[in-house]
Amino acid sequence: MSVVTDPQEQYRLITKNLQETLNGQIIKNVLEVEKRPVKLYWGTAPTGKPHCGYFVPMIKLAHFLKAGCEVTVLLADLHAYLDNMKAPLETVTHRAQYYKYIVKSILTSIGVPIEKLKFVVGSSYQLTPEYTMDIFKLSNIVSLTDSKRAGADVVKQVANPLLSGLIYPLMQALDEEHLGVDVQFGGVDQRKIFVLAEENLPSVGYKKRAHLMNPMVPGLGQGGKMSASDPNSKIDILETPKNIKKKVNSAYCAPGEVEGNGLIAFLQHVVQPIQELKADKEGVFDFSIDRPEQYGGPISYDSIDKLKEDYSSGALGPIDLKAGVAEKIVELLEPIKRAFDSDPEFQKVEVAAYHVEEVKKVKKEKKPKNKGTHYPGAGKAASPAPAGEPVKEVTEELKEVSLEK
Ligand code: STL
Repeated sequence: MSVVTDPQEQYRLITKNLQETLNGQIIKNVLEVEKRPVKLYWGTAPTGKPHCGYFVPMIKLAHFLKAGCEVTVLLADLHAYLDNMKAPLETVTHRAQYYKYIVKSILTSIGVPIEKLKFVVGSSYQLTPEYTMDIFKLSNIVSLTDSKRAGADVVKQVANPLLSGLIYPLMQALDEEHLGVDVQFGGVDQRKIFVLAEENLPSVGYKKRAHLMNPMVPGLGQGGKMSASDPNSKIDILETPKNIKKKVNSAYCAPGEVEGNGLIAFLQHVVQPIQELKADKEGVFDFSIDRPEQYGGPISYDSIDKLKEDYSSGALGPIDLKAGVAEKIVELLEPIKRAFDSDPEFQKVEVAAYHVEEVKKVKKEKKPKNKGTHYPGAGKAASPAPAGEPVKEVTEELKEVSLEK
């Protein structure tokens, strides 16, 4: 991957394919006047399991690195916890490490050098006295209504909203200062938090940052939705080829409808940009479908617009589109699956992050009855947990896993 050094070319690459840029002048000033690398971060809250949608921000990280930016990935563990405890405290550290493996292996799989990419775990600085004091300062400036509104598109909306949902946006704003960046990047769903940061950081003596927003790309579910409740609407990064084909086959894909079509969106927002990055050339596109002879034989496209046109007119139907896209996804995920299969540490982190409940259950079934503290051999019993604290059940399997690096 060749690095771009011309400031105008850098700016063009930094903002390529974005839906919106706020305060782009801040970026131009760093490039043209200060003449130094742009410092930028992307935050992700390690809640669920990363899926194919992760390729979309990864492509932008590739653009930023190619433009010579200093890129930081924030593994926002406390945010995952503050968002209605989507990740329980016991697993959030492991999930953050799993996300780090996924980000690294996706970027490596698309040929992006990651030596310069920095990873920061949120709790490593968000529990310091300075950061805590900043939360209190900001809480004296931002109203309840403004913080609630800022989080509306990001924090899970529930019937009885928790105080944590109001702290979440304040901390995301403060992360810009504490990570020492010029720019924050995210999906356009982050817009309200980005605006909250721009409007309020100056009131606590910090500078206003630029904000870069990716479009929301439709998924594979009904109406292009990706929902946690529909496992078929998301393809896990480590999904097997068999499951990939099954999920793509069940994808919502109305004949003739290009708008909101998750499969066409994937070709446009993932497959084409990756091919451009790999070829180091704009506008390249190469997509072939191994269509059976009786339905017209193999087809290939060198332009996404032509593919859209054909899908619109019916010259390309859902069955053939699905077959071609499934094949492409299998091809994209293959090197990542290989990295996972050949790295025991990666595998251990996956277990600790997502299979702890299962491991616990198995152990529980095997556990002998509690015979009380006075039977012979009871001396080794662990001391009880302090009141109000859940008893931590560290299983044998997990003790063997060395996760701290
Ligand atoms: C999600 C889903 C998603 C992005 C985020 C969270 C972002 C979290 C975040 C947290 C702290 C930051 C920046 C971003 O400073 O797509 O659940």
